[in-house]
Amino acid sequence: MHPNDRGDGERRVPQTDESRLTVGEVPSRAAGIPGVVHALEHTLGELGAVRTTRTLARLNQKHGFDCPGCAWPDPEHRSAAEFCENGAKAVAEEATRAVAGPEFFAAHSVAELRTWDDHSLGRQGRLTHPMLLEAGATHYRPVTWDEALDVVASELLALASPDEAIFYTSGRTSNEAAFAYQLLVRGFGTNNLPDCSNMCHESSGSALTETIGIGKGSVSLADVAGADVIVVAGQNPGTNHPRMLSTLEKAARRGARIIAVNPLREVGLEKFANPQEVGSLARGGTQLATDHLQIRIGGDQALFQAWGRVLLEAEEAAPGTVFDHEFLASSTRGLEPYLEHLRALDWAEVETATGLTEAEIRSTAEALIGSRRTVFCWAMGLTQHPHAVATLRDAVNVLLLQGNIGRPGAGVCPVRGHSNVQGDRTMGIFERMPAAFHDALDAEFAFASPRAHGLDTVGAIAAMRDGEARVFVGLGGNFVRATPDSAVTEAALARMSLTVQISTKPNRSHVVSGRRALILPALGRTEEDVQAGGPQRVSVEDSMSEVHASRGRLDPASPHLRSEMWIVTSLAEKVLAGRSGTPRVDWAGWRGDYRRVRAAIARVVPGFADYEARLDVPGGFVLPHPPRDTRSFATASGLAELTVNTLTYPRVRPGRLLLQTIRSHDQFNTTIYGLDDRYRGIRGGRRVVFVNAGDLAELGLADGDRVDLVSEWSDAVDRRAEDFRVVAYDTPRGCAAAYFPETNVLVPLDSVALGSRTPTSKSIEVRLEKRG
Ligand SMILES: Nc1nc2c(c(=O)[nH]1)N[C@H]1C(S)=C(S)[C@@H](COP(=O)(O)OP(=O)(O)OC[C@H]3O[C@@H](n4cnc5c(=O)[nH]c(N)nc54)[C@H](O)[C@@H]3O)O[C@H]1N2
Ligand SMILES: Nc1nc2c(c(=O)[nH]1)N[C@H]1C(S)=C(S)[C@@H](COP(=O)(O)OP(=O)(O)OC[C@H]3O[C@@H](n4cnc5c(=O)[nH]c(N)nc54)[C@H](O)[C@@H]3O)O[C@H]1N2
Ligand SMILES: [Mo]
Repeated sequence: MHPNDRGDGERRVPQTDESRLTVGEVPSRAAGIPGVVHALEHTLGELGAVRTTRTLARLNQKHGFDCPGCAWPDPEHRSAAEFCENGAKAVAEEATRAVAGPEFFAAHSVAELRTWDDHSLGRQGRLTHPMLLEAGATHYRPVTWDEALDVVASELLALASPDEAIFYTSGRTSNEAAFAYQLLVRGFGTNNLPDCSNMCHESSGSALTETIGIGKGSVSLADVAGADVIVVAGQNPGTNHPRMLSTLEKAARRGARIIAVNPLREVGLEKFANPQEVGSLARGGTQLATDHLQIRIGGDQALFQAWGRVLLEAEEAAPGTVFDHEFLASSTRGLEPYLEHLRALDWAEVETATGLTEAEIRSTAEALIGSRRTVFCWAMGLTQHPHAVATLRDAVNVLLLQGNIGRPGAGVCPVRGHSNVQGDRTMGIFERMPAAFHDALDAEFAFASPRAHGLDTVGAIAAMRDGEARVFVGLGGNFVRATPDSAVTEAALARMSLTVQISTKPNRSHVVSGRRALILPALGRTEEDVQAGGPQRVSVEDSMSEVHASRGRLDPASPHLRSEMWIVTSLAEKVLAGRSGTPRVDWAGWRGDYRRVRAAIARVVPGFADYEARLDVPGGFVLPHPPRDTRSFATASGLAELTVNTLTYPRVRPGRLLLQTIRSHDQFNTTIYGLDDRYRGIRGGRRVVFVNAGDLAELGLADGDRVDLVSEWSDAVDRRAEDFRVVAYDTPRGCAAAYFPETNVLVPLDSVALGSRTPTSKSIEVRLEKRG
């Protein structure tokens, strides 16, 4: 049976039938046997038994491939099944036998596919051929690689300025392809390199670079497992980083206090039954979070300032017992003004901002005071707010007071999303790389890279909207769907003369396109990559700066697929050939043997000396991190910066709610695996909005009502997400939640975080309009 068939010979419906949506109990614990059974069911369905065993056996193993799921690192001692339910889904999604080849695109016009939802598009299977949508054509048609690359090159070379091109990257791209890509882009003459990170951890990068001199986390897995206190704020690891639960479990068993800071009671943070451990289930699982601070959306900055204040009071009551004076004196700056700011803190305001009581805040602060080893972990719940950067600077302040950085069991842990998003940034995927990177690039490749900053994601959308850009290239990802203000973004893309998507699966960015559009189908991580020089491996960097090799073993989904390295280097040859002032590179040599690009990376990027040899070491190697390694800080002052940040929190008008947009348990960003969110009791649909029962009563609404979500923003544009089912849910008053990408239409393009320009996907003021 064709994997796309449902058994009755019908292809899956292109629009999900939400009438079968049910709302049930929230389970009491995460993972466990149900998780693994669920995972195997999912992969078996997509791959068949033999392919399932062959694939999962290689996942995260020393000679296997890196999980295309999240960026949580692999433990040193790996079990035979070093993957989680959602990692298995990510693999199945890629290794599926279903295909969306030329027949699929011949059977469905682009106009028709535009009416399909994300789930239906992705379910069609792997892309198989390069496909071209000609100007005015109704359908994509297959083309040769040569023809496809000629189209890209001719459109790029026809631009009035290289800055009229946008080169987006999503975070699955390998280090090798990312490095080659940024060199192609800079060789072409622009720094227009927006990436998914702009929508993700950019706020973390901004806050950490300013305060500790490097935009990456400072901890290892051992640090997290060995901490006394672990704060997990704005993160749902049970769904998005399930392997993190094993690390938290280790810490919990040692008696660590785990403080969850989250408007929702995320099941994965409460209780965990380790699927890799016999007996764990029988014992009913391990209690993870010891404390749950059910904070109001956007209240975290107030919480962190209040924690700082309690630390200060305790230090003043017993001088020399709380602060790390030696560290503060030798390695930091700005202590006094920060303490002055804390002294003026208004507890009433803190309680309003957080929705927590002073007693709750004091009790958790006591845990910090008693700890010599504290780790702060966070993800999108802290980064996607207007005041995200200030919030994270205040998190760093609290850690610095007690010297909790560059010490075993302590540090900052921004938990990254895409499996190589951190590596892509290390490789130069950034619209404003530091001068030192450009200097090294110019020296290695004998050219002058452009220095003017390029466009980030939001800037790129605005440029396209305003007619200032004409060609869009996406190396992975689903730009149209992942970005804010869907209506604006779709209209912006439609103005392009060419949009190019380097992809593995069909998605909305293929059908909301420019005048001409290309789909360039790429090999995924699970697949064998054979070039002129033989089978190739690539490398990736996880959330803890560990770089390791990844080698796919499966037969490619189609003989016409090309690796991202192949595509990028071939395009570079066509675009840069014969132009003067371009980088001196043997692109064909790089394409044939990836060791050659790694040799160049080793000369350009600090920390990669001996790259090839160190990739041979099982588990790879760890990149330098000055605060972690030597407690040194590459800020302007050479010291870690304590900062004073005006207390900010969302103020929502009466009758409105603050909406956060989140992931269900059955999706990877814009890829929808299935329609259930088991951990929140939702089955068979996605158009739900979670609201506090008290708010519902006040708004004259009831559980089960159907509503439109309407965004309230100063520009008076009607931003509306239609027909959601109201679910009464345990979330603080005034706060609501719904899934993205369905709600991206509500996020105004201009609503971005101060200092990082990250769209405020967790802070959207909405009203609920009851449907007639
Ligand atoms: N299976 C799976 N894994 C993934 C992904 C996926 O889609 N599916 N995506 C990957 C990517 S790219 C990323 S970036 C990560 C995302 O990982 P997460 O950040 O865990 O993902 P979200 O679903 O956005 O969850 C945000 C969490 O923050 C909480 N939150 C929202 N607002 C606030 C707030 O104001 N304060 C606090 N304290 N908490 C708040 C929400 O209730 C929720 O628990 O996961 C990665 N891993
Ligand atoms: N409202 C709201 N919006 C958000 C967020 C939110 O929390 N709320 N989160 C934001 C975050 S954190 C992120 S990271 C972005 C994600 O933004 P993106 O990274 O752009 O989106 P993805 O959905 O991860 O991209 C999925 C597509 O990538 C392609 N793909 C998958 N694997 C590969 C591969 O190996 N190679 C290639 N070439 N292509 C591949 C497939 O064709 C698939 O359709 O979304 C952001 N948008
Ligand atoms: Mo992300």
